Amino acid sequence: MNIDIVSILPGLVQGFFQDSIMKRALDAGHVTINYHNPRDYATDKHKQADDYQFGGGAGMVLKPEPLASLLDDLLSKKKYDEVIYMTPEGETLNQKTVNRYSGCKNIIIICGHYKGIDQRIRDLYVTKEISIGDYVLSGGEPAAAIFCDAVIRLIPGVLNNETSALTDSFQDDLLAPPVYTRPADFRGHKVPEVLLSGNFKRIEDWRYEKALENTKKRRPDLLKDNNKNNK
Ligand code: 6GU
Repeated sequence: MNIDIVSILPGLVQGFFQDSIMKRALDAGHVTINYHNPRDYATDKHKQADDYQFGGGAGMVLKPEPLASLLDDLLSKKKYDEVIYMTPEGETLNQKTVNRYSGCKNIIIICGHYKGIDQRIRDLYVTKEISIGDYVLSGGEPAAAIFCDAVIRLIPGVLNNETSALTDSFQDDLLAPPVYTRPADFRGHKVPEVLLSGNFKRIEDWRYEKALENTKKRRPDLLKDNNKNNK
């Protein structure tokens, strides 16, 4: 997969990919990420990428011309599956949509900062608007990093053991069951006996029951339209 990130503050996204699974995914070539700064496409001598909003109001807005030149440049070189704009007004991300995006070949992700981007760029270029939840961040960069992490870890080969993505929370509209490691007895609190039994069928059944119990208790909304788990 190739991801082109459009941001005036690329450092806010880059740091996210310098460790652990994301770093390995990049090093192994499962994904390439390129950063593009609208400031580099500004033609005035101050390289101004943002401006005051018409009609008044606090906060700067990313100007349309540098963004449009940048996007024209990218779109002329490759065919993109989606041009995504990160915004709290977008569709809220969930595991289902993340699964879908993990099959994309080329995507552009536009991060707004301050008050966002000029509406005409949204009208003319953006094909999907994505939010990561009902709260407001100072910019789209951390949201873009989170979106990329969720998508990249699902690309085949990124996780060592692919079953570990299949048993994630939400993958079956269920939260994950509890997990334990050594010691088997921690200050008198024992690991459930079934996990030490070596009986994989019993372990699977126990995990499913715990996942269902967890979900019923904490997120009953996830079970509402899922017949599979309604028992
Ligand atoms: Cl995608 N951007 C910003 N600025 N705030 C958000 C968000 C995105 N998703 C939730 N809050």
